[in-house]
Amino acid sequence: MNSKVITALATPNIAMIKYWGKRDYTGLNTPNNSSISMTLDETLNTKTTVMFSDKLDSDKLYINGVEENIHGDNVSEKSKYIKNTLIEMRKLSGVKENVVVVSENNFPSGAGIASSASGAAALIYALNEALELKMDGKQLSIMARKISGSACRSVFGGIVKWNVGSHDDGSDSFAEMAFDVQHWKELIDMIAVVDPDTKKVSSSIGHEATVRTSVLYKNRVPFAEEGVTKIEDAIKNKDLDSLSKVIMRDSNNMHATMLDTWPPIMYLNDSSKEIVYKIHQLNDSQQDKKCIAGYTFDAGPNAHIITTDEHKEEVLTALKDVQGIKKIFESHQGVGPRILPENESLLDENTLTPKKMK
Ligand code: 2P0
Repeated sequence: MNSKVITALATPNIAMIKYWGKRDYTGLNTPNNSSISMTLDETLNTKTTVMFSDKLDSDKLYINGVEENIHGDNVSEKSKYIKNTLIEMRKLSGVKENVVVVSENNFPSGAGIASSASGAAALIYALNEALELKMDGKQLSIMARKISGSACRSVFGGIVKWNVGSHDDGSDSFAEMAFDVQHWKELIDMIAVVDPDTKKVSSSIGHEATVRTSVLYKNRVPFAEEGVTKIEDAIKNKDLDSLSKVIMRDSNNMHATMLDTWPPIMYLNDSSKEIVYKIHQLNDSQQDKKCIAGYTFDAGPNAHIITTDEHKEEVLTALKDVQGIKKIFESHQGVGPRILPENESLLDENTLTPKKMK
């Protein structure tokens, strides 16, 4: 009987070359193209506590103090994937008891700040420890990918590359650390939150709709694949000018295929667009027009501006008059998930419910 209470912390990642479009929709989340991202530090994080117990009559999942339905036919796709993962990892371990999962984000969920990535990575990390599975990074990455594609990158710290892979079973589609945090530790992601609410079209629906209907999408796949190599070169050489340009072009390219989806998907709002113009103005005002910052947007309107410590103040000045910015988070690269001490548990062990219920 395994009744350890384990808490893990994981952080989101921001893709510099994006994952958009899958080749499998049955729960493997294998992508059409490779992608590369920066794992964020613990400024934004998800904490997840798990406990297996014979006192539970079914698996229970609480996210931000609210119980999620993971049983029956009418559950969301994400809940279904979480349930399948619980079943798969429990089977691998031989443990029979049900599990209670309590997960909390310290930032807005579902608003394009990759809460599903940090959430899935924290869950896999905690389960691996509680079930004593001793999975390596590759196995953890594949397991996280099955809950949410981009989560396979949050299993590692620093700059992380997700290789597209080609096997039907997804066994060669996993992430790896490309550069550790120390290589270019001055890199920073400034996250301008312009709308903390949940996005209007979920990523899962968007991935499928774009691949099915966008005529531009077929050009995106080779463009993104080339982009990954360019990002690797730019980071290797600490070339902020190239890095910024490639990041911005990739984000714009992905959002163009979203707009070209039928019916169209538009994640950017007026504040997002104003930020785009401000960053271009800032870059154009530099000597030789060398870029010192690059914007990128996930499936939401919030801007991620990649720059270095040296240029942080200039970026803040450029954003000063943008209407609609509610908050700016700043994050360096993070080192990836970790297990937290026992006293950080989110679970009330007497009631087997969250300490903080909504
Ligand atoms: C990314 N995004 O690479 C891209 C950029 C959003 C835009 O990965 O269906 O939540 O769970 O595999 O990972 C968001 O998609 O999609 C995403 P699922 P996910 O970060």
